[in-house]
Amino acid sequence: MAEFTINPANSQFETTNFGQRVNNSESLKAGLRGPTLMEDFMMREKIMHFDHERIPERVVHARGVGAHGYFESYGDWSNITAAGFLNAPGKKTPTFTRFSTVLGNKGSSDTVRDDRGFATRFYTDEGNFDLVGNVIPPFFIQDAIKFPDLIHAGKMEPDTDTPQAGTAHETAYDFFAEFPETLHTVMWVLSPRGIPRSLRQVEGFGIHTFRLVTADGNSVFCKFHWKPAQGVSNLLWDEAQKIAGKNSDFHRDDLYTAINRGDFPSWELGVQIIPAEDEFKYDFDLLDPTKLVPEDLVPVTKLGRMVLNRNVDNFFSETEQVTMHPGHLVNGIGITDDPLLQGRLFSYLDTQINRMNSANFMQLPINRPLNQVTNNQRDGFMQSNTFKGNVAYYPNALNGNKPELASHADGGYIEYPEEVNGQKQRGRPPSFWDFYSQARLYWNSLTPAEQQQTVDGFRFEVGKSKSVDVRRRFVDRLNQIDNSLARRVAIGVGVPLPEMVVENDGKTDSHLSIQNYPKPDNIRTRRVAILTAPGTNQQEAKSMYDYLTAEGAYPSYIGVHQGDQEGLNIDNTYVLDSSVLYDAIYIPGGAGGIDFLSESTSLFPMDEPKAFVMDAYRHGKPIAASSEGEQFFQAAVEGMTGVNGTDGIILGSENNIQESFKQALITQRFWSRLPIDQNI
Ligand code: HDD
Repeated sequence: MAEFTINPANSQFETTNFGQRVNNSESLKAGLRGPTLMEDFMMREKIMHFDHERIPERVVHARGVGAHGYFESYGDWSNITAAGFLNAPGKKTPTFTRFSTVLGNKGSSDTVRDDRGFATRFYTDEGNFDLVGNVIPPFFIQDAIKFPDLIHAGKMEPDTDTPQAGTAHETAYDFFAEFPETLHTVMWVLSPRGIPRSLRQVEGFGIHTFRLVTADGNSVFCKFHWKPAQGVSNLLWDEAQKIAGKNSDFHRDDLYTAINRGDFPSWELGVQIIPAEDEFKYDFDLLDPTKLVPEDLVPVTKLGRMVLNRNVDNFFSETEQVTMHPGHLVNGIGITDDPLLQGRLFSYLDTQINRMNSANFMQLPINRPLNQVTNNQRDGFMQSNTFKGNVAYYPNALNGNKPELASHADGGYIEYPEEVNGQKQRGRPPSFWDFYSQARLYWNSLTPAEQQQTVDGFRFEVGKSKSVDVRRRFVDRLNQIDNSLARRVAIGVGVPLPEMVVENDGKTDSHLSIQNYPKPDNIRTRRVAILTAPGTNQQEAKSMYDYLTAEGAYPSYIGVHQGDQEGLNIDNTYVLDSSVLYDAIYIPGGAGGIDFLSESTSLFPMDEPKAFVMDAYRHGKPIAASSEGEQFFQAAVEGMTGVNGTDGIILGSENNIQESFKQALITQRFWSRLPIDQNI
């Protein structure tokens, strides 16, 4: 993007858009107190441009955050694909990735409960390949023609334009109850997967079954996966809701900060490879996007690694104007007859022409491929190329038939010669009609604590429906998945407890739980609040701060006021910050501090330091306390009910807690502390 980049700091004088240097702080008037003159070209141009600054936000996935990076292939994968970016070990390809929530408007909060987009553009030598996926492996619907219905039901209700983001409202659950193919994905969104702790700690999925095609035309089916080196982690709903108020940019800040501090997040790109002869081997249809291929059945082969190492310079130019499209394919990667994918191929170009207001949006720096674009497409709004000569057609003798048509040998796109035969009809094959098995597989694969989070999620979301009928119909659908799940939700949302109608087959997959997901071996980027006050033992506070910093974590002193507090430089206070914004807390000793914190003061809301500890405790976060800090911890949590035990609570003297605190930070959350109401 270099040649289009402007650094205002290096530009001495302000000019109009046609280059005239100007002084445009005041408008041109007839007399200093007189009317403004129409002839003031500076004012007209400046205000006109401002009036046109906005473009339509994306109709879905409006809120996002993007970052540049690179992809590095682990090997030569030409045995399965002709894709050039995968054909040599160590081969690097620039990328741009945009994460997004789905339903909320551009100004909504990051931590809403929702699926999330994980869209990556690979700027390969052979053109752009966009992998436009989500953080949840199945999708809600089987056929693209239902997408407008899904989104109308899930987004704000049209009469009131509420709620702003998320599915916790009547129309969503009315639709889900009426259209049960949605249930598998709804289960995922309502589980901890729907409220990630960080966009660096999510998996990504291409969802559809794609094709990989070799240079000599052999093909296998594949599912794309992104596996995060940072592990997978989620928020609790109570945290997510509070964060939405405390810092609605929580996920964006987290990504920007990690990249700015050099803690570059990375993901391995993997594929589940399914040989052509296995197309009909499974008890689900590979063309049905509401199903995943369990990794216990088909393991993921890691092809390479993506590192996000550069934040955008300008949100609008890059993140807002990037036009991802599942139809941006490169040689060696092909599509299948998945009816959701087929419809997507139409939608993206169409919506982008609407958003960008011109057919030439692929000429923008963030969109154009690295290789030369040569074709006979011409003109249109905002054409920025100057084409020489009089020929814009093919075949042509005048230009010697340039640009030429590329054969496979010239790197031309290889269409897989799939046989197609059938009667024209609307409908879906019988192999698409099972809506419950994989929802059950997912439910069964969650740990008891994750199941509880999911039940709590349903109680909240379904409970937001004013219509008892919607609540009852939805619980009846859950009952098709698992009776205990349905009963636990039913009791919360005030509808009759359903009798069992299907036996749970007990099938599981070992790759679906977050709690059991492999953890990184370090605590880089973990945010730790060190609670201080006048009288805090400085030496203990500093020692932990230095230890955590050396381990790559992000500690912060929380103090009573900003600035110098008895030698500690305080950035964050009990007014500015809350426990929900941190992964863990540490309470150093110091008698004065404890006395002070137990008194009320107008410098922070009543009992805020105690609330810090109570929230961290009931949210299952690691808590360390030393010396008198231990007494403060005990005083804060005394009398709390429902929270179980002391897992992840590290008490002791200054030095012997540091290593245990590190181990607790690696675990990240102690689910055993959270209550479970299994037997209903
Ligand atoms: Fe979509 C944007 C992901 C089905 C229509 N979609 C969009 C984005 C992501 C996805 C990540 C944002 C891209 C970015 O960051 O710029 N969409 C998916 C996935 C789907 C899916 C993983 C199912 C597997 N989408 C889907 C269907 C349709 C659309 C079935 C329409 C029939 N999606 C769109 C869109 C958007 C879009 C309206 C809005 C803005 C845009 O395309 O550029 O065309």
